[in-house]
Amino acid sequence: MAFGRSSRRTAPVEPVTLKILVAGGFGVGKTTLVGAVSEIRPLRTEETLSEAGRPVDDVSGVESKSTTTVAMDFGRITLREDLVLYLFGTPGQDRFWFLWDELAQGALGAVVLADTRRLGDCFAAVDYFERRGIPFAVAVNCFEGAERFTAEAVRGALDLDEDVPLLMGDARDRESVKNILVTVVEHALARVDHIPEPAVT
Ligand SMILES: Nc1nc2c(ncn2[C@@H]2O[C@H](COP(=O)(O)OP(=O)(O)O)[C@@H](O)[C@H]2O)c(=O)[nH]1
Ligand SMILES: [Mg+2]
Repeated sequence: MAFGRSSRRTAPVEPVTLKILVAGGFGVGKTTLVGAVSEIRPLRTEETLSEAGRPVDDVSGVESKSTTTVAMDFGRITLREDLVLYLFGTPGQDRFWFLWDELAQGALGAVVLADTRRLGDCFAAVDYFERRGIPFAVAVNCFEGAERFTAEAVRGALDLDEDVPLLMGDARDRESVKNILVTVVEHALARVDHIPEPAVT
């Protein structure tokens, strides 16, 4: 599909699309977060049960079941007319870690959701992004009834680098989630020091 120069000038702006991962422990609010902002219905994928998964996925009594639903959150949000984010929720179960490297490909950055009642559940995600040099922000999903900690206390408990943004939020609230996403995008873009210069003609 080739467009001439003149038609390109009048065409609407093609938005930049960025890929953001949403990680954190099981039940921390990843699906809720993606659902709160997504303009498209969250997707679910079917994974075929592998031999390796057999001892874990107890299929006794349902031997004919060869697939299991891995809830893979996928959503899209238009932050600005020219900026669209694709959100990919990482699987919370440890045994789906092998999917993370696939998911992380081409990701600009990540949100690590944390629950202060089970802060340890997000250590693995923090470690993962630190090790791979993927920019991330930590968002504490403030569940009712959870003891409130200061941002500094959470930062200390997670041993976060100073430059890692840490914010309090609510995965159910669209504006709160947008704020989290904008923070991640800004943080990640500020760290991109190898944006190719446009070719000089
Ligand atoms: N009170 C409260 N409940 C939440 C919040 N976020 C998620 N939940 C609930 O916590 C449960 C787990 O959330 P979910 O998004 O499925 O977690 P996931 O496993 O990380 O995808 C669901 O029942 C949500 O309705 C929140 O900010 N506050
Ligand atoms: Mg989920």
